[in-house]
Amino acid sequence: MNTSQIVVTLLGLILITGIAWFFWGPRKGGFRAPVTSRGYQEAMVLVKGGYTPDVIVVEHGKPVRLNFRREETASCSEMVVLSDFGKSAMLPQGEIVPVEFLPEKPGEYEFSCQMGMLRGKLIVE
Ligand SMILES: [Cu+2]
Repeated sequence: MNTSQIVVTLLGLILITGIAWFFWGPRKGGFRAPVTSRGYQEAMVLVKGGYTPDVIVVEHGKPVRLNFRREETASCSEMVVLSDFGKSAMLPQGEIVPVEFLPEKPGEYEFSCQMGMLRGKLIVE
């Protein structure tokens, strides 16, 4: 191999590694819900082909309010289910629907549409 072939091969490897990391690498962070004046840890969640943000970080022992706003007509997302907290809500298009609960124990909890196709995660610290 000459120098340019080596360079191209290396660049290719770097690119492949980068793509693999992007799709399968660990996802850090997530949106940390700030405490509002009403004493809730609040986050807006956009529902459109998925949940944005799809990872929400809160502290345990403090009430949480997730304000879901659905901006699509696809029936898939018309309901959100937080099974670990015994909560679910219909999400009419364009309306802000608050869902409140108290996360008592640290851990990771999923929320999803009723068929489990759209998923989000709540990290309770
Ligand atoms: Cu669905």
